[in-house]
Amino acid sequence: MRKVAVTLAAFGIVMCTGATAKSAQPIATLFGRSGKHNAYVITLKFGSGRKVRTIPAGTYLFVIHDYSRLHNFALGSQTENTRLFTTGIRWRGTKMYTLTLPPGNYAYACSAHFRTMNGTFVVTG
Ligand SMILES: [Cu+2]
Repeated sequence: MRKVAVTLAAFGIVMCTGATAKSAQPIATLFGRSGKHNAYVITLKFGSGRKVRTIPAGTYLFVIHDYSRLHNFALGSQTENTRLFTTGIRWRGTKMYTLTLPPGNYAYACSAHFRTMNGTFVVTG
């Protein structure tokens, strides 16, 4: 009985944070950038510079550079209609997030200018 409760509690924490992954090693590091030189530009790329379009399901380290006090970087799952993380629009700096992504469609955007500053990628099963 006690073991079940502990398991459920752990599951609850996982569901709330959206990240499972204390034990999982990231498959890759993905670099998000928003608003460099205050430009209305947002990107999500591999270390090689290639744009992220399709990735396999798994755990990823997101290194997010929010360069501007005009812009932010938010990531969400379109499939689950959830926001996974966001930086503050008036905040500027670098943050890292480790997320385990199930298959689905994902979108990133600047919340203040999401019509023009946005991108999508697909996580495959
Ligand atoms: Cu913006």
